[in-house]
Amino acid sequence: MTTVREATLELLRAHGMTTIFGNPGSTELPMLADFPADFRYVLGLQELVVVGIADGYAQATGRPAHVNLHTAPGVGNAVGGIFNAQANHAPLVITAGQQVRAQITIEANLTNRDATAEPQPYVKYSHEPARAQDVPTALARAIHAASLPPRGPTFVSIPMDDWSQEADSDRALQAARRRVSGRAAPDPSALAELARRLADARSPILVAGPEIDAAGAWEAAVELAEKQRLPVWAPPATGGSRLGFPEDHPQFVGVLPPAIGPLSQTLDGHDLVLVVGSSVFAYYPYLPGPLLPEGTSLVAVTSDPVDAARAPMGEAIVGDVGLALRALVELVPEAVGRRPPDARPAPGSPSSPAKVGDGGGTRITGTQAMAALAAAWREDAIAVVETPSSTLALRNRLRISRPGSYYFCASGGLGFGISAALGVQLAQPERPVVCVLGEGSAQYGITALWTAVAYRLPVTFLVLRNDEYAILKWFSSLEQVSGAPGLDLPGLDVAAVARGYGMTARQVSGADELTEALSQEIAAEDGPRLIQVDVAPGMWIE
Ligand SMILES: Cc1ncc(C[n+]2csc(CCOP(=O)(O)OP(=O)(O)O)c2C)c(N)n1
Repeated sequence: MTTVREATLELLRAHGMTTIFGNPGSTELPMLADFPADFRYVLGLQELVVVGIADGYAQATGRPAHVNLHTAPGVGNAVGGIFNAQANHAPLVITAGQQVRAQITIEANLTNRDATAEPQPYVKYSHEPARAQDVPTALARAIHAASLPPRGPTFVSIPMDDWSQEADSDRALQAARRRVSGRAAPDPSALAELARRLADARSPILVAGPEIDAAGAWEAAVELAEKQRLPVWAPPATGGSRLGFPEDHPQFVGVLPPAIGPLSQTLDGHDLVLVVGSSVFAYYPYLPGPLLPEGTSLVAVTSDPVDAARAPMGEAIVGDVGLALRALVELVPEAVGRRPPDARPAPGSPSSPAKVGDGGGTRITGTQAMAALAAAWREDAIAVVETPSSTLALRNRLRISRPGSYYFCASGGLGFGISAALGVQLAQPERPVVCVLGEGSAQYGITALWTAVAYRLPVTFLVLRNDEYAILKWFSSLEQVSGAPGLDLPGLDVAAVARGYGMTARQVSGADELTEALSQEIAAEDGPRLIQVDVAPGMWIE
């Protein structure tokens, strides 16, 4: 007899999903019993962290990742991470345990009373199979739904007594055999029309979004920009989960501001804005203004029909952005008459240390810290970023030149950084991963430091400690809020916490010491380590 569990393991093998990211409970043990030797279990100590690790792994492999959570309380803890994964378009297949079927109606302890509602509205498919025999079929659907554009998390709740039941062999076999491909080409006539508009435009620009990286289409984006001599912008950093264009390219001009008014002002003077692989736009905060300047039209190409329908302005063409860019490169002429944009100036020498407090002490600025990181950077390194007040300085200083080298949480939800860095490192063991964190952000996923140590993942963590929620103070002044409590974080020592989890950690001071420490640690290959540096509070952009 083939059990539901055996049939499900076969299904997962057929999809190459032999890594399970999880945190176990009693309701998951029947699934995990006699854990097969060809599977790997990656343990996270809290569910937000489990989802974050899988998010990084799914994005960096480009393949669906399996997350296994404990019933109601485990899924509840994970919801913030599921929200993040949806924004990041990470294809996660999330399973969770459930009471035995005979005890669901009487609501025995740990029954998930409304299991399919719990992760909503952040999953594309949410199901608890009507029969144990339907588990493999439901999971197959969850895998395909997660993998089809727009990619994102799906959820299946599985009663714990289902695993030992006899499988429906025919259904299980068909489920394991199915393949669904979702790379759809955009309408060729819409692309031909767009190519004509691009060629005829007076001063068009390209906004290159994260989906270009996920589609492996940097080269086509660069070819299009060069052939058409387009200035290239990154979408606002708020939604820039990945980079769609080399930021050291002479035609890359910068990161669009995130608020409506300033963004529209930045587009002024351009008659056509081509947005590829980004939502339009991840606005925040609210600084009102027209959505587009007078005389500017906007066309977005995205594989996400929801983003296409949701945009408040412009036209949209739905389809794979890699196929779209390739087609456009073929369709457009060389723009000989157009002058390419002026190259961005190289970053200047960073500001000197800033005064902090009344005692006459100084600390390096976030800009100096990012310049130190840039000085120690390796061409093949990957940045995972959760450092709110220094994100723009990091983008300006690193100027990343290789695809698949930058991950940031598109939703704005914290708790992604440490965890996602582990997932990215598991997916890309040959590349150094550097996770840059604010000391406040680090707390949301802090238990992931244990996983980094337990699995010897050689991530370098850089913690910028400024004793406050700096970005929230910046928001306070923008929103004209004064006297808000809860914005100071005196005395948080992430290096000491890391040591508690068994990680090598050190405190450094000054830009030179930081550069030296980073150069040593980024090159090291033996397990994780953490560097903490004190920086002056503020917003760092240059
Ligand atoms: C889950 C979650 N909770 C709270 C917030 C609100 N929030 C946004 S930024 C921030 C402060 C982060 O502090 P820190 O990492 O020290 O960065 P800094 O602003 O000082 O650079 C907070 C609390 C959030 N974005 N997500």
